[in-house]
Amino acid sequence: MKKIVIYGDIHGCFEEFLELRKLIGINKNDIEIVTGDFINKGPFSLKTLRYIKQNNILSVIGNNESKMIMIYEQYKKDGEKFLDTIKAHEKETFLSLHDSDIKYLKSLPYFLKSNDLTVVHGGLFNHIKLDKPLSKEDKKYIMYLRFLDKDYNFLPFNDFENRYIFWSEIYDNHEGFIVYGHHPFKEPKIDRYSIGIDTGCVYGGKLSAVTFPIKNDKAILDQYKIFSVDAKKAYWQ
Ligand SMILES: [Mn+2]
Repeated sequence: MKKIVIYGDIHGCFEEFLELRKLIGINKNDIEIVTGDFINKGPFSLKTLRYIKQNNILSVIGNNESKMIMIYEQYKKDGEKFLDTIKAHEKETFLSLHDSDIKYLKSLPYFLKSNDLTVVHGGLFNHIKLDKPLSKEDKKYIMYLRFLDKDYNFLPFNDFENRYIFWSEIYDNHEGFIVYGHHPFKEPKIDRYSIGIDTGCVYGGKLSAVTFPIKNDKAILDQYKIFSVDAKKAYWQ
């Protein structure tokens, strides 16, 4: 049966990605979606990008793809010297990318939605409606959302002290079931209206995907299955 397959953050872990596709048993008619952050930190960013592009695998944009676009714009403006101000691994990825790769990254959407299934990189606030134009702020939240403070405000990643609740635990299902990445969990985070599918492959965890059978062009949400393969090593601290 035809299925939809959604992968967590690959971060250049290309070998694990191929292994996971094999384990799932991908067929030609399956719809494959990546939750973003398929580049950076891990060993094979360019290979992963080109493979996704060439095999018509869909992806939303993650903060790591967004970062490459920002670097590209700044580099165009300030030239070579700008590259001395960025992180070494980002510079390495950036220098491997051709203009066509940047063009591809720029084409990635903030969300993918079909019927009652939505894919984003980070998360969604209950006040963000995806059928309205997204503000700059909304785009940031969609890519970066993780924990909220006790007033349900966005928290930057390094604010551990004020962490109160994870966004998905208050999500109201207004954009349907959400599959997302961005925050590495030990096991996929399964909530009432969402699944967090990033299991930290690049940090030595595992690469995971969730699959849903498709019937009459709709994903059967309650028949999901989860597949994982172990990381070959920890590529990043
Ligand atoms: Mn991320």
